[in-house]
Amino acid sequence: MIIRQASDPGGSEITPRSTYLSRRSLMVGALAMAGLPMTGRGADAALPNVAESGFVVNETRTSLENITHYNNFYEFGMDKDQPAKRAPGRLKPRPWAVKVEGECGKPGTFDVDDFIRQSALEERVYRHRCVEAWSMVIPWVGVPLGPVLQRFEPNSRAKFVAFQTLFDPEQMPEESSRLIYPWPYTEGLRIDEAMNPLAFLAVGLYGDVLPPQNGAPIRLVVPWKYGFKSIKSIVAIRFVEQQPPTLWNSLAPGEYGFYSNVNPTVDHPRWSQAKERRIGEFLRRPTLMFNGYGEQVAGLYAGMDLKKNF
Ligand SMILES: Nc1nc2c(c(=O)[nH]1)N[C@H]1C(S)=C(S)[C@@H](COP(=O)(O)O)O[C@H]1N2
Ligand SMILES: [Mo]
Repeated sequence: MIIRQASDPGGSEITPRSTYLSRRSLMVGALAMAGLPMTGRGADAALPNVAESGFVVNETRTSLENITHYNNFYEFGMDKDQPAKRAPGRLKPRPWAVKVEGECGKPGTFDVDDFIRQSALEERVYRHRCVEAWSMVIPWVGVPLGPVLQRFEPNSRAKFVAFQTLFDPEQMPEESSRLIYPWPYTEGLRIDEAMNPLAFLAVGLYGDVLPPQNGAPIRLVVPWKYGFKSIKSIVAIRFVEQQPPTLWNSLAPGEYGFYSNVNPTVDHPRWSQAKERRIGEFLRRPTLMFNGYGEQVAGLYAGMDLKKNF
C-alpha cells in the first residue's frame, strides 16, 4: 500500500483451481480429525452446518477466482498474485494455536477449532473495501467476534483489543526481512468496535475453509473499515488498556489512521477515496460512508471528528 498502487487483476489464473481444491480436501481432513461433523451438502461444501445470516449485502458477489487470486498478504509478497502462488503449501493452517491474554478473567491458548467451537458458523456477505480504492463482495463463513471475546471475560481495563498475525519466516517468507515492515502484522480495535455485531472472525469463504492466501485458518473481518484492519492468520488476541500499535499506522500515521473507517470525504494523501473500483466491474462507483454500514456503526463514533480521527 505504501510502495505501489493497486493494479488490475490479471485475466489469467496463476494457481490452478485443482491445486486449491486438493489443498482444501487436506483441510477438510483436518476438520474431520478435529472431530467436527462433516456436512451432507455435497462435494463443494467443506464447512459443516453453516447457517444463513441477516448480514447479506444484496450486490453481485465477486468471483471465487478473484477473491482468491487478487490478494493483499504482504507476508507472501507485495504483488496481488503472490499470495495465491506462495501461501498454499507454505502456510500450515493446522494445527494452529490462538492465544488470548491481557485484561481478562479467562486467558488461555486454544486450538483454533476449539476457539470457535462454541459459536455456530454463519455466512455473511460483506462489502470489502481496500484503502487502495478497489472493492469486492465476499461471502465469508465464520462467527461473530463479540461473543467469542466475551467468553474470556474482558475486565473494565480492556479498552482495546490487539490482534497479531503469525510470525514464522519459514511459513511467511517476507517475514525474513524486517527492513521495511516490522513483522508480525498487528492490528487493533476499540473494545466497543470489537463487540459490534458486524465484527466477524472468518474461517471460510464460499462455503469452504479459508484458503491460505485469504488468511487461513482464522482472520478478522471489519467491513466498515479499510481492508488492512481485517488482519489475517491470527495467533494472538490481547485485551489492553491503551490504543495498541498497529503495523500500517506505525509505518505511516499520516496515511493510515488507527480507525480507518471507510470515508469518501477523507482522501488518502496520495489518492482520492471518493470512488472505488469494484473488482469485475468497469465503471468506478462512489465510495459509501462506513462502506455502507453506517446504520450499524455510526453510533460508535458519535461526537468524534472523523477527519482528525481518520
Ligand atoms: N497479516 C496480514 N493481514 C492482512 C494483510 C496483510 O498484508 N497481512 N493485508 C490487509 C489488506 S491491505 C487487505 S485489503 C485485506 C485483503 O484480504 P483478502 O486478500 O482476503 O481480500 O487483508 C488485510 N489483512
Ligand atoms: Mo487493503
